[in-house]
Amino acid sequence: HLISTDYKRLIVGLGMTGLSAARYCQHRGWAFDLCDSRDTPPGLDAVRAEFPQAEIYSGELQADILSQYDELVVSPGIAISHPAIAAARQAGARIAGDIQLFADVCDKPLIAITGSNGKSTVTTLVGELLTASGKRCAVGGNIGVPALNLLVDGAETDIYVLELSSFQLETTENLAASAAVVLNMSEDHMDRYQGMADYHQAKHRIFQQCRGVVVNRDDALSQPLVSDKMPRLSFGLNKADIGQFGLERIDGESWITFGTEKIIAASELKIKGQHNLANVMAALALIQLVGVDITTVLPALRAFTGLDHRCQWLGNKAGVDFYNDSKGTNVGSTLAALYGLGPEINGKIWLLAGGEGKGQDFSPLASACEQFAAEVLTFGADATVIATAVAGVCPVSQHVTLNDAFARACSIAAAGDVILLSPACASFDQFKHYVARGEYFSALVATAMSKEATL
Ligand code: UMA
Ligand code: ADP
Repeated sequence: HLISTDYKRLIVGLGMTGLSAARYCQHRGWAFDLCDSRDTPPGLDAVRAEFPQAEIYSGELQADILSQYDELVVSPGIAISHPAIAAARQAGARIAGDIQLFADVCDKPLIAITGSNGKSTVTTLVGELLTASGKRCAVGGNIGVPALNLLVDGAETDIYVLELSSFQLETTENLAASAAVVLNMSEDHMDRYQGMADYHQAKHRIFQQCRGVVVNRDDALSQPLVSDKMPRLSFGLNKADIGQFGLERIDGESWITFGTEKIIAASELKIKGQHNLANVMAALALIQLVGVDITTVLPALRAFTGLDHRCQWLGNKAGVDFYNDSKGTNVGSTLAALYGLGPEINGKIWLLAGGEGKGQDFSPLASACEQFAAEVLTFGADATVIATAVAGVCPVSQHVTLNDAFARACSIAAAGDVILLSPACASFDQFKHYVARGEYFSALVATAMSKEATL
């Protein structure tokens, strides 16, 4: 069907993904039309100019229009449960996403990474380790480079590495990854899913027709339902058995091991926290599954400094450390920050949390806040929901803006304490995205640290 000239394809969504799909189809000489559910999609005039042969529909998706197509290439920001998309499926249309189009033609090994947290860190690290091993690798997907761009840009590639979101996986049928992992599972995107079972099902589509799996022993929800004969490596924060990655204390030091073999000491890594040890093990397991000798990549592992906005240390003033964890957009990631930093410091954590909560249950934060928080300072759309979830276990204050919350934290934090932005929420109520929120926070910190400002 892919080469039939009367095959009708509609690309749904004019964001990054939709545009990458349109350029890819154009590159292959395939006809397509375009649509977007917004009345005035961003950059519409430029899209018209770039794809003059395509019909472009904008405004609420219409079942009668979508049902005329053989295939819908649906962007991740649009729920496939939308009635017009459901109607097109009913009428016989193939519902595919950009990742499915990628999988349709991918003829090189593919490492596929999903999970609730750690995807971007592990994806980036896998890319750097593969490069260090001498492979030409191309990295993309949810991390911000649409997967189809990797096929169009023409660079010679030995192996692909894709970060995949649950939304992208919903529209993927047979990824056939060489190595796939669900890093961990905790609540997220509950505004798009009926509950954890629904979200779990979407994530586990990453294992469809895969040829190797990496499993997190500490998270039952990461375990794939695949044959016992499938090549498999596991990781966990406990002692490894033969053929597993694990963590062991040897001569007073914490070591990542493979079976009984010492691989690297935690102290040699620049990225900190238990969750990052899990991320490192996952990355090592993924590359080992595709045949890389991990001993060749240890210098690159030692050099990896992690990504901005993920528990990123910004500086210290008057004994107070500042951390930007703006990418902490769900409860699981904020727990990782609290458990990662809490035991390491002399004082307590002033936790700035808030934004758009996506329907999450915030109660799992209570126990960690009780142990490690001096105060939880909430802000933004779900300030009250979070404050209610931790009330009674530690002091709480509510604020309208991040700025207000930060000012209060600075006025009372003492030497040895940490001021941590780890919102457990999306940023869209007050910021363009998590990067804008992280940059705003970093600027507040820079001001507080610079001049005569006293803490
Ligand atoms: N939109 C409409 N109508 C449309 C099309 C889009 O209202 O017809 C809205 C969506 O609801 C959304 C926004 O426009 O608010 C963007 O949607 P999109 O599907 O066009 O998104 P892209 O620009 O293509 O970016 C997507 C991913 N975004 C989402 O899944 C929402 C990007 O991940 C990803 O980097 C990019 O594809 C390349 O693969 C971002 C993200 O927030 C970083 N991902 C979520 C996460 O990580 O938690 C899943
Ligand atoms: P993702 O791409 O899945 O959002 P990132 O690597 O960007 O993952 O990290 C997002 C947030 O999750 C950050 O706050 C980071 O500190 C935290 N995090 C990273 N790895 C893990 C992990 N393995 N478990 C829990 N939280 C994590």
